[in-house]
Amino acid sequence: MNYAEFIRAEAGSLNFDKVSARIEAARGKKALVYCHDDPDGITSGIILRRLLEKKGIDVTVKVPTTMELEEFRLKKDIESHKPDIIFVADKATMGYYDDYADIHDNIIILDHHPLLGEELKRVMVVNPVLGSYQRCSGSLVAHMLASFCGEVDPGDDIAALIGLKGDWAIEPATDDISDYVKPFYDGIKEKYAWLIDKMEARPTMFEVRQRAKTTLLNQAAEIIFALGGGGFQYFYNDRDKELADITSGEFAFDNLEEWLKNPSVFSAEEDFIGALSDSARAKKIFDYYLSDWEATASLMHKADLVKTAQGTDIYLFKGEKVKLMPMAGSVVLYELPSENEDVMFIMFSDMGEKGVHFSFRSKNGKLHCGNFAHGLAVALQEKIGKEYASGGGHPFAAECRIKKKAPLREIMGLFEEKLSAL
Ligand SMILES: [Mn+2]
Repeated sequence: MNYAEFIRAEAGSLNFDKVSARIEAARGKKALVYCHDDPDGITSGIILRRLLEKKGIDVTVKVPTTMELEEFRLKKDIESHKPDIIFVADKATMGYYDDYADIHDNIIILDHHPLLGEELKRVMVVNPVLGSYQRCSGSLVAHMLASFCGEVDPGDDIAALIGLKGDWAIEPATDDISDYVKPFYDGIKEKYAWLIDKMEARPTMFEVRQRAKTTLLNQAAEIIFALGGGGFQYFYNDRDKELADITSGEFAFDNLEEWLKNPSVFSAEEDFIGALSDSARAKKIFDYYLSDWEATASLMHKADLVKTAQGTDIYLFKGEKVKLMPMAGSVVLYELPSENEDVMFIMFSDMGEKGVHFSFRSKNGKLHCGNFAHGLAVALQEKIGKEYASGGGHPFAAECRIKKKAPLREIMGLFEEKLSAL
C-alpha cells in the first residue's frame, strides 16, 4: 500500500473528513495550536501551523512545559486569543479532555498516545492507537492530515521524520521502522536518503542498541531535543546570561520552523546547527547538553538491581536534580548487566522545590512502564490530591511527576508498594 492509499484507508478512523471540513470552515479565522515541547510535539505543531496558514487561518502556537493541557491554561488562552478552532497536538489523549467541550466547541485532539481514562465522545480525537498500540508519532499523524488536506512539501516531510525519530518510531540507523510508519517512510526514503543513510559519527541519544552508526536525521532530532529541553525542561538559562530569556520549547520551535521553510541539505551536525536562525545560542545549548549527558550517564551506570520479576531485571537509580534523566537512562538501560529476558530501569530524581520525578524505561516492555507510572500517579493522587501527581506513557517509556506536597518517605512508601506488587 502506498502512502496515499494508506491515508485513505486510515481517514475514516482518524476523522480526517470531519477535521478537514472544520479546517475549511476556519478559513479567515483564528486557530490556537498547543503542542508538546519535545521534538515530536514541536514538529507536530510546525506541520499543523503550516497546514492551517496555507488555509488562510491566523495561527497562534503555544508550547507549554506541561505534558497534559490544563483547564486553567485553556480557559486563559481562549479568553486572550478568542480562537475559532483549537488543536491539542501530541499532548496525550486524556479522558477528561472530553469535559473541555464545555469550554470550547471546536477542539481537536491530535495524538498518538494510548487513551488514559474514559473514551472521549464530545471532543474530536485524531489518534491511530486508540484500538491497539503501535509505534508512530504526532508528527506523522499531522503529516497524514496535511496530506489528506492536500498540503505537504519537503519541510513537512522532514518535520515528520524528525518527530518520528524523536519518539523512536523509526530507527534508520538500524533499519527498525514501525509497520504503521512504513507507507510514509518507504515513499520518501529515497528522496531523503542523505538524511537517513547510515554513517559513522558520534553516537546520539538514539543509539541505544548499537553505538557504531548513526544518521543525520538522528543528529538533527537530538539537536532539536536539546534546544527544546526535550519535553523535560532541561534548559540552560540558569547558567548563562545569554540564554536567560530561553524559557520553553519555543526556542527549538522557532529555529526549526524557520529552517524548515527552506530546508537545505547538510552533511554534519555542526552544519545543521549553523543553519539555524539563532545558531550561536543553539551551539551553546547543545554543548551544555553534551557535557550534562556524560555526567548523568556515568552516575546511572551505578544503579542498583532491586528486583527480578516476570523475567525482568529491575534497576533503580536515585539522584537529586538529575540532568537529562530519562534520556540518558534510555542509553544506560542497554548497558546495565542482565541475564534475563528484559530490563526495566526506574530512575528517580528529587527535584527539590519542583517536586519529584520518576522515569521508567524498558527494553522489551514485558513490564508495562506506562501502566506502572499511571498506577503510581493514581495512588499518589488518592493520597495527596489529584492536582499533585500525574503519570503515564508507553510500554517502553513512561513518566510520573509529583509536585512537592507529600513527604518524600510517603511517596517512596507508595512506590515500594507498587514495586513489590510487580
Ligand atoms: Mn509524541
